[in-house]
Amino acid sequence: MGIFDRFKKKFKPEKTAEDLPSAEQQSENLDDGLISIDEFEQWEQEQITYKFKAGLEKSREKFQAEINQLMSMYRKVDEDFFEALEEILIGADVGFNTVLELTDELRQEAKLKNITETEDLKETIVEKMVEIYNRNDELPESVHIEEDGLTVILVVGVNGVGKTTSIGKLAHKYKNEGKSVMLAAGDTFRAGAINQLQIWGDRVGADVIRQAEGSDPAAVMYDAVNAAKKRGTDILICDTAGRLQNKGNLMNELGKMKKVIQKVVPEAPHEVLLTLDATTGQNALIQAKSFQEVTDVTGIVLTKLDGTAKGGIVLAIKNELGIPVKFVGLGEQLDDLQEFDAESYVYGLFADMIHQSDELDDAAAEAVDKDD
Ligand SMILES: Nc1nc2c(ncn2[C@@H]2O[C@H](COP(=O)(O)OP(=O)(O)O)[C@@H](O)[C@H]2O)c(=O)[nH]1
Ligand SMILES: [Mg+2]
Repeated sequence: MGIFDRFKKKFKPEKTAEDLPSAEQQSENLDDGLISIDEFEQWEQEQITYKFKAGLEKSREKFQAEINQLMSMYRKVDEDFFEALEEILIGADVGFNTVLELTDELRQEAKLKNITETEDLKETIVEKMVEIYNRNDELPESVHIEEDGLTVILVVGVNGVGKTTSIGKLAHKYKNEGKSVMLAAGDTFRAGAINQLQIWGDRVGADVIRQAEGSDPAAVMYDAVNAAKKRGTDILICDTAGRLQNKGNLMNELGKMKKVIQKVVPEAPHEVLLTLDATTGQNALIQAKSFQEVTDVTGIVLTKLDGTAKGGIVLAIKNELGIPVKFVGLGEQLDDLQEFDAESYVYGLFADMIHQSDELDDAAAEAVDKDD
C-alpha cells in the first residue's frame, strides 16, 4: 500500500485533536476495560498526529499552494520541473544538500517507474522525504531516561529560542507520566530568567533549585544534582544561559557544569538537548554547528514549528547535522511539546494533498460509474 492510502485509512481530514476523547477520559476507559490497549495506542497515535497537523498548518498551506502551482505549471516531468521543485524545497528550509539528494533520487525513480506526468510523482515525493528522514536510523530518537536512579537533562541554546518554556513543558510531560521532576535555574546571567523558571516550576509542581542572579551556574548545578539525588528525584532538567558570542567562555561554562554534575552522577548528563527556533531557518543550523563544537549535543528541541511556514527545517537538521530532533514545539500550550514522530510530521505537512488525492479518486470513480 502506498503512503497516501496508508494515511487515508488512518486519519480523517476534518478531525482535530480536540475531537478525540481527553487523556483522562481515555485512561479511565482503559482502566474500566471499555477499550483495549490497542485502541488506547491507536487513540494516542491519532492525537499526536492531529497535534502535528495543527502545529504545521502554516507550513502545510504554503507547501500545498506551491506544489499545486508547480503541478499546474509543469505537467510533464522534465528538468525544468525538477529545478522548480528544488527551489520550492529550498524555500521551505529543507536544506541545500538534502534537496539535491532528494531530487536526484526522484529523477532516478521517475525514470525507473516511467513516470512522465508530474501529478503522478506527488506520492513519490512524499515517500522519498520519509525515506530520507529515516535514513540515519542509527541515531537514537528517544530520550534516554534511566529505569531507576536520576536522569539529568541539560538544556542549551541561545537566548530566546524557547529553552525555559520547553523545560516547563518537558517537566509537565514527565510529571504526567508519574515521574518526579526537579528544575535547576542555571541561567543566572539573564535578568528574570530564574523567576521565569520558578513560575514554570510552580505551575507544573516541580521544585526549582536556584541561587541569586549572577552566581556561578556550576554552583547551582552542584546544589541541584545533590538535592535531586538526596530526594530520590527521577528527572533533573537544567536550564542554562546560551552565550554563544564567546565560544571559549561557553565551552568553559558548560564544561564546568558537566564536571560538577559528574562528581555526583558519573554517567550524567544523560541528554544534552540543544534548543533551536524553527523560525530562524538557516541561522538555527549555524547555531547548531557552533554548539556541536563546544559540547556533545545528543538531541534537538525544535521550537516554534507552529510559527513558521518553513517546516522543512526538520529534514535539514537531521540530515545535515546528524543530530536527531527529539522534541518539537507546536504551540504555546503546556502540552504543545511533542516527541518527534516522522510519520505525524509528514502527514502534518501533506495532509491536504493526501486527502485531495482522495477526492480525485472519488471523482474518477464517479465518472466511471456514469460511463457504465
Ligand atoms: N509559538 C510558540 N512559541 C514558543 C514555543 N516555544 C517557546 N515559545 C516562545 O518563545 C519565547 C522565548 O521563550 P523562552 O523559553 O523564554 O526562551 P529562552 O530564552 O531560550 O529560555 C516565549 O515567548 C515563548 O512563549 C513554541 O513551540 N511555539
Ligand atoms: Mg530562559
